Amino acid sequence: MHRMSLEEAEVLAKAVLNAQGFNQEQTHALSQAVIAGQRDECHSHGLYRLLNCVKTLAAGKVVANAQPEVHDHAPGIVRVDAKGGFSQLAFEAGLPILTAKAREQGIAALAINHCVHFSALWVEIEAITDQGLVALACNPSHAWVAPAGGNRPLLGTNPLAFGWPRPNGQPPFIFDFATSAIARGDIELHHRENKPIPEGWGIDRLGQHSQNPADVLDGALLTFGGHKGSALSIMIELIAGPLIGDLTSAESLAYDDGAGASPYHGELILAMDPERFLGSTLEDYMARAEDLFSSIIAQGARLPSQRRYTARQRTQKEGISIPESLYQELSRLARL
Ligand code: NDP
Ligand code: PYC
Repeated sequence: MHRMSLEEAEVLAKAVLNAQGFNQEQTHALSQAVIAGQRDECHSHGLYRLLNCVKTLAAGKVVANAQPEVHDHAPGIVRVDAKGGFSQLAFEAGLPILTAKAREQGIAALAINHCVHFSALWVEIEAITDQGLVALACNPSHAWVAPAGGNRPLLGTNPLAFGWPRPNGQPPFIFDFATSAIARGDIELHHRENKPIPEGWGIDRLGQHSQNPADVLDGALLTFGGHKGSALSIMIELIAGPLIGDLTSAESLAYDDGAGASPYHGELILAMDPERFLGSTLEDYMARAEDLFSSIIAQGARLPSQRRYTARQRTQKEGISIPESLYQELSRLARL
């Protein structure tokens, strides 16, 4: 493993992105996302993702200097056209209007269109909960997942993320998961490290359960929770696809046309203002939410994101480590 500080990791990420041709703004937004992923030890969405950013650019499937366009679409809706760039800069551009609309009306939506997407959604959720708002985000990806009862890839790994702000400087309650049994990035990491995957993550081309990551990457992932994950995944295809005037996972994969680039589609993000919903009863009801969290922890369970927050505290002091082979690949791309 190769150890480095978070500052060194950021320098490396920016060097890769700059050397490959992303402009300053895109480089900044992209490096913040992958460094956050690495800092919180979400390895499938950390520095590893830079390889895919570079591949996507080389394939001509992302615009390296895209300038997002913000449209105040309706009282409760802001749209951002990412103009074929990665999603991060488009999110940054839409965030101030989204939060202002949510405060004014209690609830608002940000629809990002025409973006190339690879990030973990909790990064965006945290940007919203940091402002005292409740958040929900989801997006399609590429058609890599079989619907429950089916045996061919059709749905995306379609992440769903939710965030709830907490008082007294506590980190927010956030969950963020793929609606497939696991993110595809995790299966790719197993493949890179020649490790078998657990039973239940996917099937091969013939529809047989497989623990061989290569076979599942070539076949299909399964949804989590059978028909329930499948239904959530279909919902995400609909509300973050046709509803916002953008592509489904099947359409994104067709657009990819074998390039192996990051998915190209839209993203739907909702923000809700507890203060607008609750007025003078805000503190009382937020305290009840705290009671719920305490009761969960009292049973010995942990809240989602706790592992991330613990990793964050550690890596901020001790730095991060990535496989030496990944470090060498990134150094070559950075032309160090
Ligand atoms: P995981 O299955 O590893 O975990 C998902 C969530 O469950 C996290 O919030 C995690 O918290 C929580 N969790 C895990 N174990 C427990 C537990 N024992 N008790 C309570 N909570 C728990 O993630 P996935 O593989 O499904 O997804 C990983 C990432 O991939 C996500 O960030 C997602 O946004 C991203 N992704 C992005 C896609 C895209 O299109 N951009 C597509 C698919 C996935 P913790 O982190 O603290 O463990
Ligand atoms: O890991 O499934 C995944 C994924 C898709 C797009 C970004 N991450």
